[in-house]
Amino acid sequence: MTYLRICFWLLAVSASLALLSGCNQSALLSNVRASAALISPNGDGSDDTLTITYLIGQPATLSAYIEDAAGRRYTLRDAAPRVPSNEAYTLVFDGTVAGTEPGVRRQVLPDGRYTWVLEARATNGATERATGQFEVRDAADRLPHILDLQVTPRFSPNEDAEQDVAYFTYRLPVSATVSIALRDSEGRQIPFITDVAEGPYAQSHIWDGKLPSGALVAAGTYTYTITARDAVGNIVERSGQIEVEQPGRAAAQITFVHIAPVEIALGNTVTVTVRVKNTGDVPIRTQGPPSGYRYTTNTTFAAIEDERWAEKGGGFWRVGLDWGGGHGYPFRWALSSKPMEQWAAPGVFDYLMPGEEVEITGSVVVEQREDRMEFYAGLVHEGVGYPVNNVGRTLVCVGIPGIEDRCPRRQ
Ligand SMILES: [Ca+2]
Ligand SMILES: [Ca+2]
Repeated sequence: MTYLRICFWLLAVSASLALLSGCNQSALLSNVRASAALISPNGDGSDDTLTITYLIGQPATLSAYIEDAAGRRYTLRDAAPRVPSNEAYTLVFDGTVAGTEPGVRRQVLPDGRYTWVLEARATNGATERATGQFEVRDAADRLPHILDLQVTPRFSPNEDAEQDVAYFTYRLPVSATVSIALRDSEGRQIPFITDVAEGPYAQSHIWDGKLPSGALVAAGTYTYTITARDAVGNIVERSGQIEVEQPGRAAAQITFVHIAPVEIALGNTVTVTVRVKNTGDVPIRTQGPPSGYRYTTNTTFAAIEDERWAEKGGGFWRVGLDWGGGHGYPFRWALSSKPMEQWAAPGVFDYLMPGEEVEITGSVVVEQREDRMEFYAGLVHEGVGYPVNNVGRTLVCVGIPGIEDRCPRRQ
Protein backbone atom coordinates (compact mmCIF):
# COMPACT_ATOMS: atom_id res chain seq x y z
CA MET A 1 0.00 0.00 0.00
CA THR A 2 1.44 3.32 -0.97
CA TYR A 3 1.82 6.02 1.54
CA LEU A 4 -0.84 8.12 -0.16
CA ARG A 5 -3.27 5.23 -0.13
CA ILE A 6 -2.64 4.73 3.55
CA CYS A 7 -3.61 8.33 4.10
CA PHE A 8 -6.81 7.95 2.06
CA TRP A 9 -7.56 4.66 3.77
CA LEU A 10 -7.17 6.28 7.13
CA LEU A 11 -9.49 9.04 6.15
CA ALA A 12 -12.06 6.54 4.93
CA VAL A 13 -12.21 3.92 7.64
CA SER A 14 -10.78 5.42 10.73
CA ALA A 15 -11.93 8.09 13.03
CA SER A 16 -12.09 11.54 11.65
CA LEU A 17 -8.77 13.22 12.11
CA ALA A 18 -9.19 16.86 12.80
CA LEU A 19 -5.88 17.53 11.16
CA LEU A 20 -4.69 15.26 8.43
CA SER A 21 -2.43 17.88 6.91
CA GLY A 22 0.49 16.34 8.71
CA CYS A 23 0.21 12.99 6.96
CA ASN A 24 3.92 12.60 6.58
CA GLN A 25 6.80 11.13 8.52
CA SER A 26 6.88 13.97 11.02
CA ALA A 27 3.11 14.22 11.60
CA LEU A 28 2.51 14.90 15.26
CA LEU A 29 -0.37 12.40 15.44
CA SER A 30 -1.20 10.01 12.61
CA ASN A 31 -2.42 6.53 11.65
CA VAL A 32 -5.03 6.64 14.42
CA ARG A 33 -7.11 3.48 14.31
CA ALA A 34 -9.78 2.10 16.59
CA SER A 35 -10.32 -1.66 16.77
CA ALA A 36 -14.09 -1.50 17.09
CA ALA A 37 -17.13 0.74 17.06
CA LEU A 38 -19.02 -1.48 19.50
CA ILE A 39 -17.80 -3.02 22.76
CA SER A 40 -19.52 -5.15 25.42
CA PRO A 41 -17.40 -4.79 28.58
CA ASN A 42 -18.83 -7.68 30.58
CA GLY A 43 -15.86 -9.99 31.06
CA ASP A 44 -17.07 -12.67 28.62
CA GLY A 45 -13.90 -12.36 26.52
CA SER A 46 -15.80 -11.17 23.46
CA ASP A 47 -15.56 -7.53 22.32
CA ASP A 48 -14.68 -6.51 25.86
CA THR A 49 -12.11 -3.87 24.91
CA LEU A 50 -11.45 -1.06 22.47
CA THR A 51 -7.87 -0.73 21.23
CA ILE A 52 -6.69 2.53 19.71
CA THR A 53 -3.33 2.63 17.93
CA TYR A 54 -1.57 5.76 16.79
CA LEU A 55 1.76 7.09 15.58
CA ILE A 56 3.62 9.97 17.17
CA GLY A 57 6.00 11.86 14.87
CA GLN A 58 7.37 14.54 17.19
CA PRO A 59 8.20 14.78 20.88
CA ALA A 60 4.79 15.33 22.46
CA THR A 61 2.42 14.70 25.30
CA LEU A 62 -0.70 12.66 24.71
CA SER A 63 -4.05 13.07 26.40
CA ALA A 64 -7.01 10.75 25.85
CA TYR A 65 -10.53 10.87 27.13
CA ILE A 66 -14.01 9.51 26.59
CA GLU A 67 -17.01 11.79 26.39
CA ASP A 68 -20.56 10.60 26.99
CA ALA A 69 -23.73 11.92 25.34
CA ALA A 70 -24.17 14.48 28.13
CA GLY A 71 -20.68 15.88 27.54
CA ARG A 72 -19.14 14.34 30.64
CA ARG A 73 -15.46 13.55 30.23
CA TYR A 74 -13.57 10.52 31.55
CA THR A 75 -9.82 10.88 31.40
CA LEU A 76 -7.81 7.90 30.13
CA ARG A 77 -4.41 9.62 29.71
CA ASP A 78 -3.41 13.04 30.96
CA ALA A 79 -0.46 14.61 29.13
CA ALA A 80 1.56 11.40 29.03
CA PRO A 81 5.03 12.00 27.45
CA ARG A 82 5.46 10.38 24.03
CA VAL A 83 8.63 10.13 21.95
CA PRO A 84 8.46 9.95 18.12
CA SER A 85 8.48 6.38 16.87
CA ASN A 86 7.84 4.36 13.73
CA GLU A 87 6.04 1.85 15.88
CA ALA A 88 2.45 2.48 16.78
CA TYR A 89 1.47 3.30 20.33
CA THR A 90 -1.43 1.25 21.73
CA LEU A 91 -4.14 2.38 24.11
CA VAL A 92 -6.38 -0.42 25.38
CA PHE A 93 -9.67 0.76 26.84
CA ASP A 94 -11.39 -1.95 28.89
CA GLY A 95 -14.64 -0.04 29.25
CA THR A 96 -13.86 1.22 32.75
CA VAL A 97 -13.36 4.79 33.85
CA ALA A 98 -12.68 6.45 37.21
CA GLY A 99 -15.66 5.78 39.48
CA THR A 100 -18.19 8.47 40.26
CA GLU A 101 -19.57 7.12 43.55
CA PRO A 102 -17.62 7.13 46.82
CA GLY A 103 -15.58 3.95 47.20
CA VAL A 104 -15.74 3.07 43.50
CA ARG A 105 -12.28 3.45 42.02
CA ARG A 106 -13.09 2.18 38.54
CA GLN A 107 -16.42 1.51 36.98
CA VAL A 108 -17.53 0.21 33.61
CA LEU A 109 -19.33 2.73 31.39
CA PRO A 110 -23.05 2.08 31.14
CA ASP A 111 -24.62 1.16 27.80
CA GLY A 112 -24.73 4.14 25.46
CA ARG A 113 -22.95 6.07 22.72
CA TYR A 114 -19.60 7.66 23.38
CA THR A 115 -16.82 9.59 21.70
CA TRP A 116 -13.14 8.89 22.23
CA VAL A 117 -10.67 11.73 21.80
CA LEU A 118 -6.88 11.68 21.44
CA GLU A 119 -4.96 14.93 21.70
CA ALA A 120 -1.24 15.22 21.02
CA ARG A 121 0.56 18.38 22.01
CA ALA A 122 4.04 19.05 20.61
CA THR A 123 6.68 20.82 22.61
CA ASN A 124 6.14 23.92 20.44
CA GLY A 125 2.49 24.01 21.52
CA ALA A 126 1.01 22.65 18.27
CA THR A 127 -1.81 20.17 18.83
CA GLU A 128 -3.47 17.51 16.79
CA ARG A 129 -6.63 15.76 17.66
CA ALA A 130 -8.41 12.58 16.58
CA THR A 131 -11.87 11.42 17.61
CA GLY A 132 -14.15 8.49 16.97
CA GLN A 133 -17.53 7.18 17.98
CA PHE A 134 -18.26 3.90 19.71
CA GLU A 135 -21.12 2.22 21.43
CA VAL A 136 -21.19 0.31 24.71
CA ARG A 137 -23.73 -2.50 24.77
CA ASP A 138 -24.37 -5.30 27.30
CA ALA A 139 -21.99 -3.70 29.82
CA ALA A 140 -21.65 -5.49 33.17
CA ASP A 141 -24.37 -4.05 35.37
CA ARG A 142 -23.07 -5.07 38.80
CA LEU A 143 -20.07 -3.78 40.69
CA PRO A 144 -18.03 -5.93 43.12
CA HIS A 145 -19.46 -4.02 46.07
CA ILE A 146 -18.25 -5.11 49.51
CA LEU A 147 -21.65 -5.61 51.11
CA ASP A 148 -22.65 -6.11 54.74
CA LEU A 149 -19.09 -5.33 55.83
CA GLN A 150 -18.40 -5.93 59.50
CA VAL A 151 -14.94 -5.47 60.98
CA THR A 152 -14.05 -5.93 64.65
CA PRO A 153 -13.43 -2.32 65.71
CA ARG A 154 -10.95 -3.21 68.47
CA PHE A 155 -9.21 -6.34 69.66
CA SER A 156 -6.48 -7.44 72.05
CA PRO A 157 -4.13 -10.08 70.61
CA ASN A 158 -2.87 -11.45 73.91
CA GLU A 159 -4.14 -15.04 73.96
CA ASP A 160 -6.59 -14.52 76.83
CA ALA A 161 -9.54 -15.76 74.75
CA GLU A 162 -11.15 -12.33 74.80
CA GLN A 163 -11.25 -10.57 71.43
CA ASP A 164 -7.87 -11.96 70.47
CA VAL A 165 -8.52 -11.55 66.74
CA ALA A 166 -10.26 -9.16 64.35
CA TYR A 167 -12.88 -10.56 62.00
CA PHE A 168 -13.58 -9.17 58.54
CA THR A 169 -16.89 -10.42 57.15
CA TYR A 170 -18.66 -9.24 54.00
CA ARG A 171 -20.52 -10.47 50.97
CA LEU A 172 -19.66 -10.04 47.30
CA PRO A 173 -22.42 -9.82 44.66
CA VAL A 174 -20.02 -10.99 41.92
CA SER A 175 -16.77 -12.95 41.86
CA ALA A 176 -13.80 -10.69 42.50
CA THR A 177 -10.12 -10.61 43.37
CA VAL A 178 -9.81 -9.22 46.88
CA SER A 179 -6.96 -7.64 48.81
CA ILE A 180 -7.01 -6.27 52.33
CA ALA A 181 -4.22 -3.81 53.07
CA LEU A 182 -3.38 -2.80 56.63
CA ARG A 183 -1.43 0.33 57.47
CA ASP A 184 -0.15 1.55 60.80
CA SER A 185 -0.39 5.17 61.95
CA GLU A 186 2.94 5.96 60.29
CA GLY A 187 1.81 4.58 56.95
CA ARG A 188 3.77 1.34 57.09
CA GLN A 189 2.10 -1.52 55.24
CA ILE A 190 1.34 -4.81 56.96
CA PRO A 191 0.74 -7.69 54.53
CA PHE A 192 -2.57 -9.41 55.18
CA ILE A 193 -4.73 -10.54 52.23
CA THR A 194 -3.32 -10.19 48.72
CA ASP A 195 -5.18 -10.95 45.49
CA VAL A 196 -7.42 -13.75 46.70
CA ALA A 197 -10.07 -14.97 44.24
CA GLU A 198 -13.46 -14.96 45.98
CA GLY A 199 -16.88 -16.03 44.79
CA PRO A 200 -20.23 -14.24 44.98
CA TYR A 201 -21.13 -15.20 48.53
CA ALA A 202 -20.26 -14.51 52.18
CA GLN A 203 -16.53 -14.12 52.92
CA SER A 204 -14.51 -13.87 56.09
CA HIS A 205 -10.92 -13.25 57.12
CA ILE A 206 -9.29 -13.21 60.53
CA TRP A 207 -6.43 -10.92 61.51
CA ASP A 208 -4.50 -12.12 64.55
CA GLY A 209 -2.49 -8.92 64.98
CA LYS A 210 0.71 -10.59 63.80
CA LEU A 211 3.28 -9.65 61.19
CA PRO A 212 4.48 -12.26 58.69
CA SER A 213 7.46 -12.82 61.01
CA GLY A 214 5.07 -13.92 63.75
CA ALA A 215 5.81 -10.85 65.86
CA LEU A 216 2.86 -8.94 67.21
CA VAL A 217 2.09 -5.45 65.99
CA ALA A 218 2.29 -2.60 68.50
CA ALA A 219 -0.79 -1.19 70.18
CA GLY A 220 -2.39 1.54 68.11
CA THR A 221 -4.77 2.43 65.31
CA TYR A 222 -4.57 0.54 62.03
CA THR A 223 -6.28 1.46 58.78
CA TYR A 224 -7.62 -1.29 56.58
CA THR A 225 -8.53 -0.95 52.92
CA ILE A 226 -10.46 -3.75 51.26
CA THR A 227 -10.21 -3.71 47.47
CA ALA A 228 -12.37 -5.89 45.22
CA ARG A 229 -11.63 -6.05 41.48
CA ASP A 230 -13.87 -8.03 39.15
CA ALA A 231 -13.07 -9.61 35.77
CA VAL A 232 -14.54 -6.60 33.96
CA GLY A 233 -12.14 -4.16 35.61
CA ASN A 234 -14.52 -2.60 38.12
CA ILE A 235 -12.70 -1.76 41.36
CA VAL A 236 -14.44 -1.04 44.65
CA GLU A 237 -12.78 -0.09 47.93
CA ARG A 238 -13.83 0.20 51.54
CA SER A 239 -11.71 1.50 54.38
CA GLY A 240 -11.90 1.85 58.11
CA GLN A 241 -9.92 1.62 61.32
CA ILE A 242 -9.11 -1.06 63.88
CA GLU A 243 -7.71 -0.47 67.34
CA VAL A 244 -5.13 -2.96 68.59
CA GLU A 245 -5.07 -2.97 72.39
CA GLN A 246 -2.76 -4.71 74.85
CA PRO A 247 -0.90 -6.97 72.43
CA GLY A 248 1.16 -9.55 74.25
CA ARG A 249 2.38 -13.10 74.50
CA ALA A 250 0.86 -15.54 76.93
CA ALA A 251 3.22 -18.06 78.52
CA ALA A 252 3.07 -20.31 81.55
CA GLN A 253 5.18 -23.02 83.11
CA ILE A 254 4.51 -25.95 85.37
CA THR A 255 6.88 -25.56 88.32
CA PHE A 256 5.82 -28.63 90.31
CA VAL A 257 3.86 -31.86 89.77
CA HIS A 258 3.00 -34.60 92.24
CA ILE A 259 0.78 -37.55 91.36
CA ALA A 260 -0.16 -39.92 94.17
CA PRO A 261 -0.69 -42.51 95.43
CA VAL A 262 1.23 -44.81 93.11
CA GLU A 263 -0.54 -47.96 94.27
CA ILE A 264 -4.31 -48.03 94.49
CA ALA A 265 -7.17 -50.46 94.30
CA LEU A 266 -9.68 -50.18 91.46
CA GLY A 267 -12.27 -47.57 92.44
CA ASN A 268 -9.86 -45.50 94.47
CA THR A 269 -8.64 -41.98 93.77
CA VAL A 270 -5.46 -40.56 92.25
CA THR A 271 -4.68 -36.98 93.17
CA VAL A 272 -2.52 -34.57 91.21
CA THR A 273 -0.99 -31.42 92.64
CA VAL A 274 0.35 -28.93 90.08
CA ARG A 275 1.91 -25.54 90.52
CA VAL A 276 1.68 -23.19 87.52
CA LYS A 277 3.32 -19.82 87.01
CA ASN A 278 2.37 -17.17 84.46
CA THR A 279 5.73 -16.44 82.80
CA GLY A 280 4.31 -14.25 80.03
CA ASP A 281 3.55 -10.55 79.90
CA VAL A 282 -0.25 -10.71 79.73
CA PRO A 283 -2.99 -12.17 81.94
CA ILE A 284 -4.01 -15.75 81.13
CA ARG A 285 -7.72 -16.48 81.15
CA THR A 286 -8.87 -19.79 82.52
CA GLN A 287 -12.11 -21.65 83.09
CA GLY A 288 -13.27 -24.50 85.30
CA PRO A 289 -13.94 -26.85 86.78
CA PRO A 290 -12.16 -25.37 89.78
CA SER A 291 -9.21 -26.76 91.66
CA GLY A 292 -10.35 -29.70 93.74
CA TYR A 293 -12.89 -31.05 91.24
CA ARG A 294 -13.06 -34.88 91.26
CA TYR A 295 -13.46 -36.78 87.99
CA THR A 296 -13.92 -40.46 87.31
CA THR A 297 -12.05 -42.16 84.48
CA ASN A 298 -15.43 -42.56 82.76
CA THR A 299 -15.94 -38.81 82.34
CA THR A 300 -14.11 -35.92 80.68
CA PHE A 301 -13.99 -32.18 81.19
CA ALA A 302 -16.27 -31.69 78.18
CA ALA A 303 -19.09 -33.85 79.52
CA ILE A 304 -19.34 -32.91 83.19
CA GLU A 305 -21.90 -30.51 84.68
CA ASP A 306 -24.07 -30.28 81.54
CA GLU A 307 -21.03 -29.52 79.37
CA ARG A 308 -20.55 -26.26 81.23
CA TRP A 309 -16.78 -26.61 81.00
CA ALA A 310 -16.49 -27.77 77.39
CA GLU A 311 -14.06 -25.82 75.20
CA LYS A 312 -15.39 -22.36 74.46
CA GLY A 313 -13.93 -21.44 71.09
CA GLY A 314 -10.30 -21.63 72.06
CA GLY A 315 -7.93 -19.49 74.03
CA PHE A 316 -8.63 -20.55 77.61
CA TRP A 317 -5.81 -22.18 79.56
CA ARG A 318 -6.23 -25.08 81.97
CA VAL A 319 -4.05 -27.63 83.66
CA GLY A 320 -4.63 -31.11 82.23
CA LEU A 321 -4.12 -34.66 83.44
CA ASP A 322 -3.90 -37.66 81.14
CA TRP A 323 -2.64 -41.20 81.23
CA GLY A 324 -1.02 -43.54 78.72
CA GLY A 325 -1.05 -41.03 75.89
CA GLY A 326 -3.30 -39.72 73.18
CA HIS A 327 -6.44 -38.96 75.15
CA GLY A 328 -6.02 -35.17 74.83
CA TYR A 329 -6.08 -34.39 78.54
CA PRO A 330 -9.59 -35.61 79.48
CA PHE A 331 -9.24 -34.17 83.01
CA ARG A 332 -8.79 -30.40 83.23
CA TRP A 333 -8.89 -27.80 85.99
CA ALA A 334 -8.80 -24.02 86.14
CA LEU A 335 -5.43 -22.27 86.61
CA SER A 336 -6.78 -20.71 89.77
CA SER A 337 -6.48 -21.61 93.41
CA LYS A 338 -9.50 -19.52 94.34
CA PRO A 339 -13.04 -20.79 94.84
CA MET A 340 -15.23 -20.07 91.82
CA GLU A 341 -17.20 -17.37 93.64
CA GLN A 342 -14.00 -15.31 93.90
CA TRP A 343 -13.06 -15.56 90.23
CA ALA A 344 -12.82 -12.45 88.02
CA ALA A 345 -16.15 -13.55 86.54
CA PRO A 346 -17.58 -15.62 89.40
CA GLY A 347 -18.36 -19.16 88.29
CA VAL A 348 -17.31 -18.44 84.69
CA PHE A 349 -13.62 -17.60 84.34
CA ASP A 350 -10.62 -16.28 86.21
CA TYR A 351 -7.22 -14.82 85.35
CA LEU A 352 -3.71 -15.94 86.18
CA MET A 353 -1.82 -12.66 86.20
CA PRO A 354 1.76 -12.19 84.91
CA GLY A 355 4.20 -13.46 87.54
CA GLU A 356 1.44 -15.14 89.58
CA GLU A 357 1.94 -18.75 90.69
CA VAL A 358 -0.91 -20.97 91.84
CA GLU A 359 -1.28 -24.48 93.20
CA ILE A 360 -4.07 -26.62 91.80
CA THR A 361 -5.19 -30.01 92.97
CA GLY A 362 -7.40 -32.42 91.13
CA SER A 363 -8.46 -35.97 91.56
CA VAL A 364 -9.65 -38.85 89.45
CA VAL A 365 -11.52 -41.95 90.65
CA VAL A 366 -10.02 -44.86 88.73
CA GLU A 367 -12.78 -47.02 87.30
CA GLN A 368 -10.70 -48.02 84.30
CA ARG A 369 -9.80 -51.72 84.38
CA GLU A 370 -6.16 -51.03 83.57
CA ASP A 371 -3.54 -52.22 86.02
CA ARG A 372 -0.74 -49.92 84.82
CA MET A 373 -1.65 -46.28 84.37
CA GLU A 374 1.06 -43.73 83.65
CA PHE A 375 -0.40 -40.36 84.56
CA TYR A 376 1.15 -37.07 83.45
CA ALA A 377 0.24 -33.39 83.57
CA GLY A 378 0.31 -30.58 81.03
CA LEU A 379 -1.03 -27.14 80.23
CA VAL A 380 -3.82 -26.89 77.71
CA HIS A 381 -4.25 -23.74 75.64
CA GLU A 382 -7.58 -24.59 74.17
CA GLY A 383 -7.90 -24.44 70.41
CA VAL A 384 -4.17 -23.66 70.23
CA GLY A 385 -2.26 -26.63 71.64
CA TYR A 386 -0.41 -28.00 74.64
CA PRO A 387 2.27 -25.45 75.51
CA VAL A 388 3.47 -27.70 78.33
CA ASN A 389 3.09 -31.43 77.76
CA ASN A 390 3.88 -34.74 79.41
CA VAL A 391 5.22 -33.47 82.75
CA GLY A 392 5.63 -35.54 85.93
CA ARG A 393 4.95 -38.90 84.31
CA THR A 394 4.07 -41.26 87.18
CA LEU A 395 3.22 -44.95 87.02
CA VAL A 396 0.16 -45.78 89.10
CA CYS A 397 -0.43 -49.48 89.75
CA VAL A 398 -4.10 -50.41 90.01
CA GLY A 399 -5.04 -53.51 91.86
CA ILE A 400 -7.85 -55.20 89.96
CA PRO A 401 -9.50 -58.30 91.44
CA GLY A 402 -9.10 -61.32 89.19
CA ILE A 403 -6.46 -59.75 86.95
CA GLU A 404 -2.88 -60.83 87.15
CA ASP A 405 -0.72 -57.99 88.34
CA ARG A 406 1.82 -56.73 85.76
CA CYS A 407 2.93 -53.73 87.74
CA PRO A 408 6.68 -53.75 88.50
CA ARG A 409 6.12 -52.12 91.87
CA ARG A 410 4.46 -55.31 93.10
CA GLN A 411 7.24 -57.61 91.91
CA1 LIG B 1 -18.10 -8.83 26.01
CA1 LIG C 1 -7.50 -10.60 74.21
